[in-house]
Amino acid sequence: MAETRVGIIMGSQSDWPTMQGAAESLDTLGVGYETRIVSAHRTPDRLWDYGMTAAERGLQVIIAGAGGAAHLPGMMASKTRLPVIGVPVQTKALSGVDSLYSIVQMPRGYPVATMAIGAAGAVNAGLMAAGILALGDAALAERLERWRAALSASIPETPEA
Ligand code: RP5
Repeated sequence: MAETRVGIIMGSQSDWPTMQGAAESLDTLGVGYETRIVSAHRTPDRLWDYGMTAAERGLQVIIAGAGGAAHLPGMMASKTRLPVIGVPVQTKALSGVDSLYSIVQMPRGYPVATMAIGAAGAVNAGLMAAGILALGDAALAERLERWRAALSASIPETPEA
């Protein structure tokens, strides 16, 4: 089994159907990960502990998804030097624009690499994490290259009538 290098965290169980996309990307590329529910508002102590120990536990990238007043990615970025990739989960009230704005507008010094709203963002978060890890992992880099080439090859040149 692949060693755990990525932490996929989310504010609620209700975020999992979205965040599953990140897990699927990592599964496809053979990158080990763990999944946790860590809420900035409901479990702040859990957030604190996770951020404090993530690097020493061997994690290398954190993917954080949350919706609404989505403080989780930014708060996590304040607690760890690891790169944090934020996924704005789509909400009912404001379609995820609230999540996006909450995650993307970080103040200077604590960056969060913010993905698109919803499912595409979650899938891309997994790919982005793999791309970061591939910088120091030639075998993963090759798997990622092959995956990208296959995606490209799957796109038809002309639309079906
Ligand atoms: C956020 O509140 C979570 O990230 C989730 O997207 C949203 C709603 O959570 P639930 O009420 O479904 O638990 O903290």
